[in-house]
Amino acid sequence: MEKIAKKISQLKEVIEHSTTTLIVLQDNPDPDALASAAALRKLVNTMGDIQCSFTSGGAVGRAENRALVKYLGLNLRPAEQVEFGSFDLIAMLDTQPGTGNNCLSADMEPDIVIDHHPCRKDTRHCRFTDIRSQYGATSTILTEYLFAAKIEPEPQVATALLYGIRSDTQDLGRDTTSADVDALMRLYPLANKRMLSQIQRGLVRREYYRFLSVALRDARIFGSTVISNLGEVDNPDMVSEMADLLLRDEQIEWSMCYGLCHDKIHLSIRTDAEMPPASKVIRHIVARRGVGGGHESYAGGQVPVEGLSKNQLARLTSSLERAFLRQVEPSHVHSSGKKLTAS
Ligand SMILES: [Mn+2]
Repeated sequence: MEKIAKKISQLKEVIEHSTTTLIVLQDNPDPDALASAAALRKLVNTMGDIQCSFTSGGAVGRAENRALVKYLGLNLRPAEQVEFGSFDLIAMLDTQPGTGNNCLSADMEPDIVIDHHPCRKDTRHCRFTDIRSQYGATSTILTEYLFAAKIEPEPQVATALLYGIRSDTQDLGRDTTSADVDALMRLYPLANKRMLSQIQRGLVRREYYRFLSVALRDARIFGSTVISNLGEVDNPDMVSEMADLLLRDEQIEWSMCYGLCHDKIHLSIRTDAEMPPASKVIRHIVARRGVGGGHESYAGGQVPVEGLSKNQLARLTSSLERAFLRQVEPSHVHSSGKKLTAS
């Protein structure tokens, strides 16, 4: 507890004399990022008279995430409408400078970085950092801050944090520590359970079923690995959602889905194998071609494809698939796979 009390007084010092803070989230933010943003707003609003704004590159796609944004009343502004230099402070949550998955330009340094991804070189220079890569969620860190500062989160924030932890750890089933379990148990009595269920069963857009059908039709099996190319998608959240879904096949240990959105290939990989870590696998796949990162059992990456011809694009995706198979299913590198849904 001592360490966290020190962190809180450090944070107080950093925000002293500031009146505006811009909270930068990863592109296409997930529930963990959204909940952390609402919790940080709560924390700094209690510490001082600070106006918080929120931004991220890319839209919020997944139904659950859109429901959460609405419930939290987060006014998430598109990065292109934000004057980054006009804020006293910049905070970054659930992502870090230089990862390539957020909209803060490389020449700007955030003042505050709180995250549970492995610490990056550029993060070390920032004024306030709290990186706990062993934690299952950034929401767990923010939950600890709130309770240590003796702030009881209102039902909206408690519900969001609870959902953030549950979704990043898949109900405490992946990449979890006892800190995540403790945070979840403290939040549970404060959360709105009816709202939680509504968020989880968020309404989907009609196109959802079309993308689902494409993902299933393209899914190919290589041993205990599945790969699916979703083609063009209207939001990258679809890619991670399908990667989650395909991993549920009882015979599958690794899944990779990818899709094209705004001149980038978005990749998601998932695993329930012990080794190698998904974050390492994604970095091998995108090496020198794009950016990627993540955790032990889930990771994501992006590869820019602007200006590529159709043939070049096909060659690139096939090379990405082979790079993946080389690491997790080497005996199938030269196979074209077996259709998942072939009858
Ligand atoms: Mn997270």
